[in-house]
Amino acid sequence: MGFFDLFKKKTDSNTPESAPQQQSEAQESIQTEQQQKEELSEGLQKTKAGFFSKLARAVAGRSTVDADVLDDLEEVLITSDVGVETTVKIINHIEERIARDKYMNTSELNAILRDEIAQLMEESHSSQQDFGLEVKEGMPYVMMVVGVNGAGKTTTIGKLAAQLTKAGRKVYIGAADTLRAAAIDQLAVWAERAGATMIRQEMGSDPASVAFDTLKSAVANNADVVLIDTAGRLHNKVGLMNELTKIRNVMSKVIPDAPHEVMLVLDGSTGQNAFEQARQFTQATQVTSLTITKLDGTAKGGVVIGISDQFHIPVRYIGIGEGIDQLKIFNRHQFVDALFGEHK
Ligand SMILES: Nc1nc2c(ncn2[C@@H]2O[C@H](COP(=O)(O)OP(=O)(O)O)[C@@H](O)[C@H]2O)c(=O)[nH]1
Ligand SMILES: [Mg+2]
Repeated sequence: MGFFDLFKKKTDSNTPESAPQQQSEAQESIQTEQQQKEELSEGLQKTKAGFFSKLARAVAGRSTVDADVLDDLEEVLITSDVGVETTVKIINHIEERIARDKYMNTSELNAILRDEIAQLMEESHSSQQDFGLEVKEGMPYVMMVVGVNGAGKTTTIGKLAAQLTKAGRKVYIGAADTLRAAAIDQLAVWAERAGATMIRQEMGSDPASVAFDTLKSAVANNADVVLIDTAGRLHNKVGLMNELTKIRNVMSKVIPDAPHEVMLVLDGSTGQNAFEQARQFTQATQVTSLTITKLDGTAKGGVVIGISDQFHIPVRYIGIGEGIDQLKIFNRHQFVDALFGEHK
């Protein structure tokens, strides 16, 4: 079973499906998609506004895309936190196009940028197909969630658990961030709200031991998904690496191929800092997916473009608010549409 299948509602296969029912389900899903687009657009409003007002200023009073306009565009991309490497890539591509076509009108710039960004996102997500999410029947899918303190790990786990239980899945959560009692309590509130089971030990206990207990209990109770929260406050890279390795090893004693996914949560509003965190965590452990949070409160949403380009790790989810429904499966087409408007 693939990970995204987990979101499909469990249906009773004995119930014959009538045509009218199917139709209303189809209508429902169309509405949901429209609604999703609106919510995404709303969540990315600050990034969109910041980016386009800078872009408008960069081309004001100029008709052709020349070296000056490209310099300004470079600055717009960098100050939108797309990151230097990715910005250089985009600018180079546009220069190649100008060299080929001899001329580019500034009014075309929007459409061309949209193309370039869509293309970049396409490339960095092509690895998603071989993500290897097939798990053995009867064993829960285990996701370990990592990231610095305050990035949004606990909130993301809570939202995800809620969405999964709503889709009929049995979810177990491991409170392996044992450094602060408040962190365990915060997770407990989310778990209860989501209707998930949380496994905990007292504050200060060994995170690996909590992870072990959680997996044992999840297997014994036929859980579908296990989400493991971890602590982000570790003094150095070696400490981080050791801690995460220890948790991973102990999990694989219960389920040999666990964790099936290691999701790094990054706070999108920190811009360049998020790149640095991605660098450190990818060096400390094998990260297989990303969630970028707090995109609602920032004009720095360009990080999503740069990080997915530079780290070649698929962005799974984005957080666009504190609410339980404000964790969205990341869809690169919808993301580009939300920033640039829908493709004609
Ligand atoms: N606006 C907004 N706030 C978020 C989002 N995700 C998390 N937060 C907030 O960020 C803060 C830290 O989140 P938390 O889950 O405790 O981070 P952790 O330390 O990584 O577990 C909390 O106040 C959350 O409500 C998001 O997508 N949007
Ligand atoms: Mg936490």
